[in-house]
Amino acid sequence: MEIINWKELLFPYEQAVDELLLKFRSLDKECRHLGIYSPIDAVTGRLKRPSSILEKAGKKRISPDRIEAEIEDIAGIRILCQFVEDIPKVIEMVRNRNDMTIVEERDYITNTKPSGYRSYHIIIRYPLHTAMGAREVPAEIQIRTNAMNFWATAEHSLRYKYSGNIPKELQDRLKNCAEAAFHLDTEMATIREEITNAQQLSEIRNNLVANILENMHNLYFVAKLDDMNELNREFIEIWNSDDMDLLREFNTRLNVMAEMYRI
Ligand code: 0O2
Repeated sequence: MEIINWKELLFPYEQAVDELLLKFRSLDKECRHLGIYSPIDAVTGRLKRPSSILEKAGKKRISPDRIEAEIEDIAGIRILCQFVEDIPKVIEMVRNRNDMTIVEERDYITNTKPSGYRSYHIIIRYPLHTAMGAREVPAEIQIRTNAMNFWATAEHSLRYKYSGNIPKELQDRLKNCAEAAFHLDTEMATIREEITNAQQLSEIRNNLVANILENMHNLYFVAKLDDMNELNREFIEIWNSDDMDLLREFNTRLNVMAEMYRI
């Protein structure tokens, strides 16, 4: 039997996970920086363990020399969304990229698995530049809500515990839990606007305060100490009042002051 050099086999897949994580996390970060709503709540990634690869290969009757050609989820990332409505937006983000090719899409949200599993899977081919030259590896992108993920993670652990044979009674209860998780998603969707508005407001407030503090920090080097003490007192008063308009006004004033000192 052929001996598999796991370190060598997995290295490019690990590189793919690292790059994909960075790319999708950057997308989220950029949206937040620009003050645009980000449909991405979190991105995680994992490299399939050799034992899981061998188990899958055994189950699907894949010979060791066909593992790389036939197992498509050795590299995997998971994009978590707050709301079901965010999922199509993330799918579009993936479809619009030109640094990866979509091979297949599996919609387990519309076509829920008999287990109760819900998630949207996109299989891609991802180009890599390795020390050995250019090559492509397959990778799986799973897109789901936090509620779907909570269920899937718990069910996955039970699947391992029972080696895939979860007792019927537990399976039924898990199915009920899957429906409850989906119900939570549906209910959350009804107050989505309220939640996202609150989150955006808090993001704007945090950015304003960060800008104010940066300006004050810079002004300390050039302005008079008495003036700075006065500004500091004023800032604490405005901060305590929790008034966004006053915070905005104060920020504009500091921007002008900073600009004047720069000139
Ligand atoms: P791991 O440990 O996450 O890597 P098939 O076996 O034919 O159904 P295939 O090729 O495994 O299909 O692809 P599929 O069905 O799209 O599933 C790929 C991955 O989705 C799985 O990888 C799981 O991570 C997840 N998944 C699919 N079905 C279920 C489910 O019913 N419950 C949970 N919790 N996860 C699921 P692996 O290799 O099974 O596991």
